[in-house]
Amino acid sequence: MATGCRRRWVRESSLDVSPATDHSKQLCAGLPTPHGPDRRSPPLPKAKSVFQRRQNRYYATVIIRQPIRNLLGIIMPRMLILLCCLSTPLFAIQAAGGADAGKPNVLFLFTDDPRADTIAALGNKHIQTPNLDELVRSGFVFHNAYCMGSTMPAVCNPSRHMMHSGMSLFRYDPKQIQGTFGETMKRAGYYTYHESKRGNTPHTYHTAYDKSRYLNDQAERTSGHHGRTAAVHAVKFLKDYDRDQPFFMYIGFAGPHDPRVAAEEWKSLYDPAGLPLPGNYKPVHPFDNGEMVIRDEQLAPWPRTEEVVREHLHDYYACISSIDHNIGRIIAALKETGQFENTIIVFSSDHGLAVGSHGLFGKQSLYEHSMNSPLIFSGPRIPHGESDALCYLFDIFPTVCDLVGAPIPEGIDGKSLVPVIEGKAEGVRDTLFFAYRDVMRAVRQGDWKLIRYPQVNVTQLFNLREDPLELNNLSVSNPEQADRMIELLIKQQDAYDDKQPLVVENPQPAAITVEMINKAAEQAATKKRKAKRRK
Ligand SMILES: [Ca+2]
Repeated sequence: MATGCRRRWVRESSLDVSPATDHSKQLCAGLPTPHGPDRRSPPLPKAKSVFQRRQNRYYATVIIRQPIRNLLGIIMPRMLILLCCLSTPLFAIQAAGGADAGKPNVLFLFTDDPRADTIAALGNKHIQTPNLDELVRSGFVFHNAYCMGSTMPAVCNPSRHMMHSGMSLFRYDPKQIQGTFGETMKRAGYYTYHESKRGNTPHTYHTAYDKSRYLNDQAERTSGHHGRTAAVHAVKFLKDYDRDQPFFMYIGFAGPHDPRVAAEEWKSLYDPAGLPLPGNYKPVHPFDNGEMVIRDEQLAPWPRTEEVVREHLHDYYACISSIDHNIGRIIAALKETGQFENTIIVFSSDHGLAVGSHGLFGKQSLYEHSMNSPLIFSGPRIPHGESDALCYLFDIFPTVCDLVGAPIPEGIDGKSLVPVIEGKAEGVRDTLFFAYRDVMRAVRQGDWKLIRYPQVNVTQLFNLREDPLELNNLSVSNPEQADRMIELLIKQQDAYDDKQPLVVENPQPAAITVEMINKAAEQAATKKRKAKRRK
């Protein structure tokens, strides 16, 4: 599609999102937000960086260390024979320790659907996550880590494709399995372990793992104990591990994705009546965003009542506490087996969730609550800290490679965040681009974020520093900024091979009522029933 066509957006028909009511402002007070009030997006990083460090590593490895290694290659076998004879018990203990002293183990914990604001230590005083809190206190937190979006309603799927390939939304190729996360770690000398949810998961990316297993998603989510199965298996693996090579464990939990069934043990941690609603709670989304009745949105009736939202938050938080507990069991096993000090722990999620924000329940939107994920790195040589650097979840793969000295595959879109972690750069990119099917596009730079809905000819412009909850649409009152952001969005579409026009020939009416949504939901349900009968 020609760029000129995409430029023909119609500002004057932009819908204004209703301002916050006094009631919602009141509810907003004291609630955590994914962005602190003073956070600004960083400037572009300095050119110094991964390449220079790789070059330094090359000289250190090839020019200096190699002759020493050659010499040691002659002496060491003789020394080892002597040491074995003199000190067999000590040698045995060191071998069982597992890891090459030069490379840390990696434990990558990836959850299904948690918002960025579902960790207590990051400011949510209403949720209980003691083990994730400990990671926050010891590790390095990225507050602005995002899923780029999705080409289908199952956002989990493209998110995981991007994460495993290091490629962006319109560039990942499911048939191309060379140089994936697991394969790259295996080539770098790691014993690779995978267990993750089965549904919406790119199975081809897991074939490279030495040990690979899938969870029964439905059984896991209805067991009452989200995260338990993966934790039981991981603990056993860690206790039995006796290989003389470092390990890379990728654990993709099946929760807190719905159905969110939590045992009383987890539900009793919370009083639903005491849970505040999201600061951007609305009974109904103010216009048709093109995905109003997808399965996630049918989890609760319209209009969304305060009581229903609190019930869902209760289940959501209870399931997250269960996962947190099971993450604690895995970390305890690392400590018990003496591997904790030499293990990098990475925690993140595939995207966020609305759970009542903006009148929505799912992840099928480009608002902050649905695209922003938690992201923590903790472990050897990682300082305690935090950053507002703009990043994508597909940066995790090259970042882990960089942290352990594994080669980063050439040509991937992901960028190592190590310069940020080491305090050598404030960021690795100054703009973020988001997309959802053919119904939403968004761009973020600095304090500004613009969301465009081409099918209904609606534009939203938010100043995230002043309005982190995305309540006040400024697209009409600040046309200069909206024009600038549209231009930026077009450039980002070109940079990421997105052909979606920002204007369509005959846009649908944007206005929507509860009656219209209910009718559309009934039609969607009928269509689904008929499709099921045909199968
Ligand atoms: Ca998900």
